[in-house]
Amino acid sequence: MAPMNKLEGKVALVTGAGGSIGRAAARLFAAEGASVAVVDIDMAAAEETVGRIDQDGGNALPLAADVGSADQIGSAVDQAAEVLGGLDLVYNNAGVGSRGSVADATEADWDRCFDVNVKGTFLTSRASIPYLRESVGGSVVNQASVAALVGVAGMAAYGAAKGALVALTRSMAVDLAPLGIRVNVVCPGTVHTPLIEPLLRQRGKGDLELGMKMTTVKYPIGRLGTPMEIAQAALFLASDDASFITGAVFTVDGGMTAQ
Ligand code: 1HS
Repeated sequence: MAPMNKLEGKVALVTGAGGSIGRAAARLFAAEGASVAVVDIDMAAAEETVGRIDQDGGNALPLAADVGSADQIGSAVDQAAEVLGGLDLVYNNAGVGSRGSVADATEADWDRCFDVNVKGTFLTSRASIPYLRESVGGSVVNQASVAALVGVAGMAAYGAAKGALVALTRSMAVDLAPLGIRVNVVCPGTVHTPLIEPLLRQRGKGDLELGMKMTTVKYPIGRLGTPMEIAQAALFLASDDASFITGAVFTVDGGMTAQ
């Protein structure tokens, strides 16, 4: 990675930072000079990310929290700000998928999808605002999906939750602008992470490779995205390069929603 110090002196918090996109973002933010609070529900995964950042020569703090729990994410945010010295950037990346259409989704799956994706973003943001408002250039990046913008078969709760995040981002942008906090949302197309493998397998009737082919054809660029391609968009929106951008819905999808 060639660091350009776009986040020099900043403190960033990334949720789901033990996962593929979150880990790429935490490493990228650290390489750009940020001290990074690496939050994940799985402490071992958070520590793995921090280990990579240590090797890269960056500064990071692992924290375990379920973003759907006000107590857990609240104390993680407080600890991050205390140890790292305030908070400038939050990337609400933590998320889960869902199974089924409205005809066959379970209530438990629906609730979990909304608890993590939507309530988790609300709780993490709410806990962070007292710190972000003290920052010069405070910013929040939320993680939606192309599923917020177009119907994707067999993921009703996920599409609804990600659509809620687009609307929440606009509310947050309006409410937080007077506090000097920008809020934007990334809508990634499919990235090959463990989260999407069940979907690919289901699409290919059990055949992961077939499912991958059936998915790739939906992308004009002809391939799925990489975690780092999503992280780069989050970096741009989080950084002062995007100082006049708030409330933006930023698709990073290889043209998937352009057709
Ligand atoms: C899981 C991720 O947010 C993408 S939603 C599925 C889109 S597609 O590539 O399967 O059409």
